[in-house]
Amino acid sequence: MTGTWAAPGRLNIIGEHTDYNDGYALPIALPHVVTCEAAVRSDDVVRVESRQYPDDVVSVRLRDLARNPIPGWSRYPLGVVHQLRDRLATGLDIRIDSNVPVGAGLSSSAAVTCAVAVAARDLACPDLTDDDLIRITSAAENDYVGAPTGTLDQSASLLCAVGHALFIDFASATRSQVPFDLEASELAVLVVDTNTPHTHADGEYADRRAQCRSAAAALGVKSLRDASSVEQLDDRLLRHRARHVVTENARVMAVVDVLRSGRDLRDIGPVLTASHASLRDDFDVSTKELNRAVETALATGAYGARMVGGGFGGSVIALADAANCDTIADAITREFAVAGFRTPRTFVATPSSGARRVG
Ligand code: GAF
Repeated sequence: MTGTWAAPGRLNIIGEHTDYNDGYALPIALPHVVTCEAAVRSDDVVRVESRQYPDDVVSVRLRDLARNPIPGWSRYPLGVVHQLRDRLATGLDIRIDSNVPVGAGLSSSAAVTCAVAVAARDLACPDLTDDDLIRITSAAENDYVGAPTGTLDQSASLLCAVGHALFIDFASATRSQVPFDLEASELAVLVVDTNTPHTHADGEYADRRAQCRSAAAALGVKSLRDASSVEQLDDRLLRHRARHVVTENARVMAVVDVLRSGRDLRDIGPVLTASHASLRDDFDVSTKELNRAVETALATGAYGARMVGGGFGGSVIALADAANCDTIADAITREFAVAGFRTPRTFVATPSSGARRVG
């Protein structure tokens, strides 16, 4: 048995650092994907290779998959197999290829784990549900790779649909597809990958999670999802962190309302920009490159712009007239050159399909 599966990177339209606070988010899938060619073997060996890391092919017996894997790209696919090791009767051959930008805040790693997970489900574990796959892929990243992420990226990569954004309520683990037809309004979402590395991202991310937990405890709520006001928090830092989460959840609902009610999509622009200000000022996860890209996009006619993903580097999105995207991209590239920043990479994103079998 053999086949090919694909899972996309994700672009979060709004709802940042809300997933681990039982909040809301609204991602789309990118057209960029990780593909996973997979085949069932007759022995108990798992062999993983990647076109991006041709010198790093790993073969390991299922029963020898250690809890503490060797570092390297193979932790991602092997982390998924590790989660499934008791369900697999035989080993697998796994060949990965990817055109999802790496280190750009666009979930290249979740695209790997999700591509492997859907392949393993279809080949060997057909009873796995979507919720199982989200649990398995995020456990692979949390327990095996050691990245303390929430479930936004995996949910988006697995469940997004063409032409739609995915509204996720993390408290109830419910999701619904919301039509997101940019073309009909002659609009586009421009992505600007600032091409800056996520310095200290893991430690800072874990710190933010801990601060959110402390803020919830001080407010006497189970999670920040349940907080309505944060002004009674004496600790200034915790008050700012909590305020980001509470206001960000409200912003997700405001954007969903625009999309569902069929109002002018331009109305979501100021909400995106407010999200950026909150991530910059209250959550403190932005960078000078991200801020400059947002400011330049707005000064060049974007209706709204914000950083996306965990922060400390990565990408910005700008909602703009489709006809204006090249002008905005050029202005940001020029501005980065003048500032001595790295050359950004830009592209227009269309709401694409979640994980699926492609061959
Ligand atoms: C990263 C994490 F992996 C997600 O779980 C999420 O918290 C995001 O940062 C911020 O919204 O992508």
